[in-house]
Amino acid sequence: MINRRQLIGASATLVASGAWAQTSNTGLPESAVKADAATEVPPLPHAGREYNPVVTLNGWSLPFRMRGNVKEFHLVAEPVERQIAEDTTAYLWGYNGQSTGPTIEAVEGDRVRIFVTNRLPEHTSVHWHGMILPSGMDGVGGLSHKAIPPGKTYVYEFDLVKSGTFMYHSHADEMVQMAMGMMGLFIVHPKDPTFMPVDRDFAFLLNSFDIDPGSHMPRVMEMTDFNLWCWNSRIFPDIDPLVVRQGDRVRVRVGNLTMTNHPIHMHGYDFQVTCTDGGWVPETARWPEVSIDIPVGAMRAYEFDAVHPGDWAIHCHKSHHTMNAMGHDVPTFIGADKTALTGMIRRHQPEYMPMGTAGMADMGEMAMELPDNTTPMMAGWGPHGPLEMGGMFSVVKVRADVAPGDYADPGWYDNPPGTEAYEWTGDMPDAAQNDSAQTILTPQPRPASGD
Ligand SMILES: [Cu+2]
Repeated sequence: MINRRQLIGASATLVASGAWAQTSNTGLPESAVKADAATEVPPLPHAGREYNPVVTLNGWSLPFRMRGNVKEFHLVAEPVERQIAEDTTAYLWGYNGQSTGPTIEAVEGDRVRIFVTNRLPEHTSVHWHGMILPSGMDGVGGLSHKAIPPGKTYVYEFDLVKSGTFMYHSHADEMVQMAMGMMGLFIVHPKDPTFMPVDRDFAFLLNSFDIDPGSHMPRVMEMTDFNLWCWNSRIFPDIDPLVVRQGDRVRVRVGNLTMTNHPIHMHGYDFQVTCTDGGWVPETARWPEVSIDIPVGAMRAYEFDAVHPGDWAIHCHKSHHTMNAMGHDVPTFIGADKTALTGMIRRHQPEYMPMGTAGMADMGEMAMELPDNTTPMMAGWGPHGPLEMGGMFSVVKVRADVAPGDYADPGWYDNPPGTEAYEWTGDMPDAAQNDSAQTILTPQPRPASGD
């Protein structure tokens, strides 16, 4: 049913976009549209105050225009087709051709005017999460203002009174519209460009869908048992890497619009939370971490100096969230001898493969037959074999030879000689007998205690 309504919505979109083009002299800004899920590094701002744009993983930043002193944006709420992975397309609701929607970027002190056109088959509204603004601009349908009917354009206008890491999302028929993907990032850069500067500033939203293998439409009534754990409506192995030049100061901004918490863990570094959706964290209030729990409906930004070259995993630490679509009611067969049973089944179904008697790693290597439009549960190949990951997983690639502003995938890291785990053959190689290895093995004397 909903499919049919979506198709009607999509064909209405084509008509409407032609109409907008002819009426652009009425003052409505062009509504930029993006057709694919590639990471688009935004250009430096062409007008208004200076800022260093964020890089939205598998996303983009919404263009703006200046009208007097006001920064104008045009969001279009509409049905979209999103490539969640190369082999998985979802029929979602989003903004300007994509879910998640484009990142809105502006500067503290800016006045923004955001036109929101509704091309959905039902009413909608947009809430500006974390913003300090007039009550009537807060975007709660029915509370702040009348929800935007299908076919209508509403205008939100307010001053950005503080910088920080924010998001926007639907706040009308919210359960359905959030489950369908109606969300995006809203970054407000500091007015003072010397405040907390970084060289690379990454941003993504944690979101989740329940889409049956072989189908395209999320089940909007699901509360807990989601099967696609996404960053910006994208899953591993098709989430882009975070490419970093060695020595850069790096910020990673993460917002959670799923219905559970996600401990985001980054390998190879310790770091500090410097910003939440409430504002910047004072230096005296920060502490070191290697995993940050991102609560539901919250944002965290953390920073580090990228001094350690390598390929460093970054992922949610809930192990089911680094898997793609899978059943959870599968019994455990580890240690079970299924030889006799396999023989019996193969008499009727010769291609039957017994699975899971030694673990599930074979899932990452075997080419199992999957329904169309389905990404394997465990996927991705690294330089040394299968990664056996999915969902909320990517790689931070820190390299000395990356140019400033270059985010192209540099390929896999070559571990320098003597720095890669190796097979024990009974002889210690010379490298492991050197002084530094001995120092690590020698227990340090306890400091004398005072009592
Ligand atoms: Cu998670």
